[in-house]
Amino acid sequence: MTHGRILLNQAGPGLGLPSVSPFCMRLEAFLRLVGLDYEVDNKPALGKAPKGKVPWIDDGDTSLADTHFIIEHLKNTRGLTIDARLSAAQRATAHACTRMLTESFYWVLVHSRWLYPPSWAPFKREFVTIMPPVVGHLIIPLIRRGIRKQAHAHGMGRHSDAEIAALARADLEALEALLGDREWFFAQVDGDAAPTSFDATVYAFVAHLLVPPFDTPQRRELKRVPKLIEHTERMHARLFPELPLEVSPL
Ligand SMILES: N[C@@H](CCC(=O)N[C@@H](CS)C(=O)NCC(=O)O)C(=O)O
Repeated sequence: MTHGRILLNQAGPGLGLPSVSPFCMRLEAFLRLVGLDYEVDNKPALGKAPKGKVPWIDDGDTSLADTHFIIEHLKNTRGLTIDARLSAAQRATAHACTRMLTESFYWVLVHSRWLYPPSWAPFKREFVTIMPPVVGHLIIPLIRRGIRKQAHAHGMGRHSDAEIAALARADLEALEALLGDREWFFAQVDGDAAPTSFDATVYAFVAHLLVPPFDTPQRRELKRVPKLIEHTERMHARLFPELPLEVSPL
């Protein structure tokens, strides 16, 4: 196995964000936060994806999928110390909240764009621009049907709009409480105040609720968490200064 140039295979920009996928944004935010050089393919052939999903990376002669495994691989092979100062309890909290975002809150985002009826037309208009020309229009309804089935199998798709907003609210309030008055999650008042990989993860998922201009019940819940919004804006300004954030009123 050789390591070398990192190629990030991902879904490209859209919806006002560097990637239309929160998982891709999680990984790119991590790469930028730790300062690793990488190249990007915004239109990779999904047939080459090791697990049929984005993102995945090519690292030398190795292809690796899934943000959890990719981030662990990069930490181990590049000797990254970004999370080294976290205590065992902070690590456990970051781990649990990461799972909350990737395994549950993700489906709140899916619902916001693919399944909440008022979002569908504006989302489709945007999504078609990252699809192959002509066939994109034909494929999108099929993708939507597949996503509806996945959301049902996950369970999120069985909730009412109000229940989904209530789940989002609970997740957002938990993150706001964890952040407190600090600039970054787990920053010490008198010590090292740099963001850790958990900041990159929270940023990616919250930005995907905040920035796409869909007026959903779950997006309105963001009014309750102003400090989390400021954290998202801080992370964005630090990591993607070339793409100024445009946030429509909540
Ligand atoms: N557990 C994966 C999840 C990645 C994921 O769900 N990616 C979505 C885009 S946001 C995808 O590729 N979906 C295509 C599909 O499910 O067919 C990770 O952490 O990377």
